[in-house]
Amino acid sequence: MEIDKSLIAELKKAKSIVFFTGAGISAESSIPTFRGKDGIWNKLKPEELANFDAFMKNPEMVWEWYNHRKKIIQESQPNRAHTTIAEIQNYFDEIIVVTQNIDNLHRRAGSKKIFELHGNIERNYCINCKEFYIENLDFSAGVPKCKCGGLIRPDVVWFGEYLPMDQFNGGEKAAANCDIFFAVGTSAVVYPAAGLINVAHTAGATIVEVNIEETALSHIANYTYTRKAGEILPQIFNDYSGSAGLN
Ligand code: BJW
Ligand code: ZN
Repeated sequence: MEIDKSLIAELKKAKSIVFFTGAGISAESSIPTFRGKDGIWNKLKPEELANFDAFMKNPEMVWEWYNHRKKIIQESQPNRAHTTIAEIQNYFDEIIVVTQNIDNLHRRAGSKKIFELHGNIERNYCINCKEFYIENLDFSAGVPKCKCGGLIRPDVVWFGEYLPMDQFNGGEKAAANCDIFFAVGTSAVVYPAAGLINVAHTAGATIVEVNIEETALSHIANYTYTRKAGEILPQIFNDYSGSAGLN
């Protein structure tokens, strides 16, 4: 696929770039997405499992879902989309990742400035006293409990819960101040995260969408690349570095 020359020209002038990422960026690392044509949670609605009531009703089932996903994530590696974003940190004043993903793959790829809007699967906390548990939990006696007796849950954001304020505020500030805003592998339907695209758009950033299908945000994107993130991001930044005399 041909990369627009005008985008390369904009990249040459850009100082601050935000990568707003969703489950699709990790699809090529064999981590299933929630929605979209290849989303394996299509039958298992995230709205039904990713909420506090479901956890209180059936913590075993919710933990089974997270432990299953944790195993997939632990066995996966960052792909060319994650590594490209990490590699270009040397080329620009500011590369900021604002991710909805809980899989930690941006950090593992080497990205430094990351805002995690929906938590991180490597952390857990007690629903009662809020004590954090980072180490592998012991499920031999059922759902793990805190010293205080409270149930331990994954440190992720479920429907109806507030996003971590420092992470959301950081992401919002980055969106409002960037020159180019890439939205990569997100269906852009879950709020308030998806609202950051509008924040960037209203502030005058160039919006670049990378997705294998059209989404709720395609109509406001200045550039839309309907391709896999692991193919198109390396191509964009190869063109950029070639034309900037880097490489
Ligand atoms: C590729 C690809 C490849 C594939 N390359 N692309 C109406 C209006 C506004 C808001 C609401 C509303 N009704 C309800 C709400 C609130 C609700 C919400 O937004 N609901 C919508 C579904 C309507 N939001 C909330 O509840 C949020 N909290 C909140 O609002 O707090 C305020 C409040 C407090 C108290 C009371 C009431 C309000 C919290 C949202 C939390 C979302 N949590 C989850 C689970 C996290 C933990 C976990 O992972 O288990 O976050 S849900 C799930 O969706 C997960 C994701 O981060 C999130 C977004 O999904 P994402 O990343 O976009 O993935 P997909 O699968 O949807 O899309 C993948 C895309 O990739 C597809 O487009 C593919 O085509 C593409 N793709 N392969 C490029 N190789
Ligand atoms: Zn506790």
